Amino acid sequence: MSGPAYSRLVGSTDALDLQAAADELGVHYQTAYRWVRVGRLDARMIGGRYVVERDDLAALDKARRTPTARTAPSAARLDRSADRFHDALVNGDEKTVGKLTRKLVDEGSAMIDVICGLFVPSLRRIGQAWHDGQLAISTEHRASAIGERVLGEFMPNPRGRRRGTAMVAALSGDRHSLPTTMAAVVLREDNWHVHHLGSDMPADDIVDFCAVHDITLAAITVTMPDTADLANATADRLRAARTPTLVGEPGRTLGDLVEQARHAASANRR
Ligand code: B12
Repeated sequence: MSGPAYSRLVGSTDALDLQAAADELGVHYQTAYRWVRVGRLDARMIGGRYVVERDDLAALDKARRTPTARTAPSAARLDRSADRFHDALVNGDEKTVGKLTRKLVDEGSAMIDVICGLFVPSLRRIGQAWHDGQLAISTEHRASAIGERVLGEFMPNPRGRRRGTAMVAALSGDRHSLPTTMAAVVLREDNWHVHHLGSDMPADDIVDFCAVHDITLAAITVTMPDTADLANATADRLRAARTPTLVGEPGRTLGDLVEQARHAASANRR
């Protein structure tokens, strides 16, 4: 196929050139090239260059995420651990919180599944119980401190090329740092280099930080609804400065975050 035909094909949404495919997989070009040569990644040679169909890319990505040596725990397995995890968090039993997390990770669970399956539901229950007057504020503080420490121990550091450099923060007035930690963990797990600024960050400082550190994705977490306007206004400032920016809110999932971040990264390359 000639040059223009190659351009037409890689210009379509269904196919990518090998460099773009490597970027999406979070690996170096040479690694993707080797996978093509050994037949692990399907690709066609068009106009002297490799072209990868999106479906083939997705199939390899899925296979890489599925551990072969061990089977990742099912949703039912996570559910069974949920009550024990919650009791441990409420009772300040940090050792058990750490052990349950370690066991699931060792069995092949991704951190995003452990957080969404154990940490998030438990923290929601704790928040509701505090709201209903059934749990002391000291118990909530202790649980969130344990959550921060345990997540800190499991900050992933995957191999391979980074998708880009992300900044994660919550704005002034929002002291909920735990959701920013969760966002930092799942973005790292998905091969982003992450600057985790935590909560209560002044808008001007976030904007300056992103400009100075060549940030390719800003993720702003909103837990207190009254910081949503400031978060959206800050996002507008960042986007005006050409930093792709995502704004989360209570109930938005970490899966949404990862998916939108990937989308922003591929839009960035176009
Ligand atoms: C722990 C906690 C605290 C701790 C936080 C400590 C810490 N290190 O983070 C402390 C004690 C400081 C605290 C303080 C307060 N809290 Co509080 N807190 C919580 C609790 C129990 C967990 C918070 C959490 O981690 N949520 C994360 C998960 C569980 O929930 P989520 O909101 O769905 O988050 C998801 C998204 O944010 C997503 N995400 C993250 N980033 C991004 C980015 C993008 C782009 C996307 C798409 C998604 C995404 O990931 C998360 C996980 O899925 C919640 C309960 C709850 N339901 O959240 C209350 C809760 C948030 N707190 C509440 C309140 C009222 C307060 C206080 C006002 C209490 C007071 N009177 O002092 C203060 C406010 C302080 C402030 N100005 O911020 C209320 C908020 C009610 C409301 N909607 O207004 C809640 C909901 C409790 C309740 N049921 O009433 N809190």
